[in-house]
Amino acid sequence: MAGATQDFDAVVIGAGFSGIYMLKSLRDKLGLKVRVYEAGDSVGGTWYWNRYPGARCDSDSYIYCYTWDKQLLQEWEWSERYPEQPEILRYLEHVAQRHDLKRDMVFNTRVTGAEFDEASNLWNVHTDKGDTVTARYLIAAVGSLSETNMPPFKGLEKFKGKWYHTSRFPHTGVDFTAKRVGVVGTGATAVQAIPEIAQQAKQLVVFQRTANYCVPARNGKVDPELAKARKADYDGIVKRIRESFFGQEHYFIPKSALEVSREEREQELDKRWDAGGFAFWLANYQDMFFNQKANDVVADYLKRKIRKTVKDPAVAEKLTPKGYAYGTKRQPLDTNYFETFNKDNVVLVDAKTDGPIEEITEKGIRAGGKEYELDIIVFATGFDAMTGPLKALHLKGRGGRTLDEHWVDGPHTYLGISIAGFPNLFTITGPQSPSVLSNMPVSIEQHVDWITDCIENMRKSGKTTIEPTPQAQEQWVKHVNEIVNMTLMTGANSWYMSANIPGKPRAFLPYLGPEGVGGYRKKCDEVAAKGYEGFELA
Ligand code: NA7
Repeated sequence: MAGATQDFDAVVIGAGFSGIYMLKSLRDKLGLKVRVYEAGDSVGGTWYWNRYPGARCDSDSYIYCYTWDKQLLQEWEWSERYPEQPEILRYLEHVAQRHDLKRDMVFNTRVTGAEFDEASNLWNVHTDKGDTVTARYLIAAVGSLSETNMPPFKGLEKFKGKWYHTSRFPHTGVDFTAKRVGVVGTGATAVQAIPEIAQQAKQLVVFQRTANYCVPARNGKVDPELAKARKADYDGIVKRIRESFFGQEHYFIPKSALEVSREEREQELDKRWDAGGFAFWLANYQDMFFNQKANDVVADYLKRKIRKTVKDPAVAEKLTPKGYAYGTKRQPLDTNYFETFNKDNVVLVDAKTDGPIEEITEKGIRAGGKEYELDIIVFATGFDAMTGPLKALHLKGRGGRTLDEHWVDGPHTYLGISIAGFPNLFTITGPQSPSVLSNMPVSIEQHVDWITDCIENMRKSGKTTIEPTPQAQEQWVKHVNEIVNMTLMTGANSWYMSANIPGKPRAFLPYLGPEGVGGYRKKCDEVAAKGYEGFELA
């Protein structure tokens, strides 16, 4: 259909960290006509939706921000070591204002479907407002953890109290004062929310399915001298995090946990425990993710901490993780999480020992044959991670085929940024890219820069479409799986393994490359340098 009208060069879906920068980059660097659609009423993405008590980023604030606005890196002062949800939202609002981005964003509008028109080589994009627009490029900036997992608990409709999911928390907040509150789940979100809710509620009942290894966050004010030194060294920091394994300034101990004396090991672990944050997870002994025995000694350290902190030995036992290797589920960072279970108003109901949740009743939750009466239930039950937000777009690629059809046994992507059969579609921090196993802004910026260069290159060389070949894609999928199969990650029922959602095909969702974020960046750059090796350009 030569000469078909094209409304936009690119449609970007989502106005979180990735959508904001994608718009900035395509519009202000390449001069493209771009439209961003966002379901929320403003920018923010994850930080717009997740407003539960205690919501905070687990990466240090000095690296949880954009690095493309060098002046802003110098100007912006984060108030604490880890940025709190309202502060990150303020930051993203500020960026959007500062770069005049909102004029190309349409809020309160959800993309409900999009199909690639093989005659015009354009995407037709539909919204819940009934609009359809066309664009050459479609960019999913939908986030990895944006599709809520609300398990279909029997009887929920009968509950007479109020209930909320943490990722759809009311903007006005929730007053828990004098209330009997139930929290379902003990993942990273619940670990942040539980101590906060316990301070307000009359009674808090925590429903745990799997106990979690937690490490103290040790949040607080950053020493002004350190903050100053970091600002002076931002070029160095940016280079280091881009070349690092996890997009953080954390490096493995280049030794086996088993080759050192117990004394040396305890000292190293103490250092990381005392420092707080992701160091314990991401800067531990290098064989911790590969060797069960090495993992066991590190896990044992954390189990001892739980037993020391939790006063009631029976409760401590329930809170002690079992049956999976440390670090193979997302590391929650806590502030008084285990201490909270020493409070008189907090009760732990453990699925394995007390019995699982059977149903929601008019008055509360029945678990293990006992009814717990509640005024409010908070579901901290997580997300249909990574593939969920993309499937929810109802995309149709070549031949009208959907992602559900392509991804019967889990995701198939090339580099986590593109999908065979879906020309000119780019997925920022998509499945099988480092994404959730990295400090997100680092991976987001890498993808946005790569996509921008790719589109610029296509325009210069007069190409209309780009899509990965099925062969290159299958090689990538094989590589992703080969690497993860060498680790202990596959043994856990984690959301990384798609195991949190019944019926979701068991597959590892992110990419854990042999050299992490730095190696992955090199690979993507090589692909581009070789004329987009593995892609077909027409
Ligand atoms: P997570 O980490 O997926 O945690 C969800 C929690 O909810 C976890 O404890 C689950 O137990 C529990 N859960 C899920 N479904 C059920 C059902 N059906 N019954 C009982 N309990 C259930 O989500 P979060 O929001 O905490 O964190 C997600 C990410 O956001 C986090 O990793 C950061 O990257 C930011 P399970 O462990 O699956 O047995």
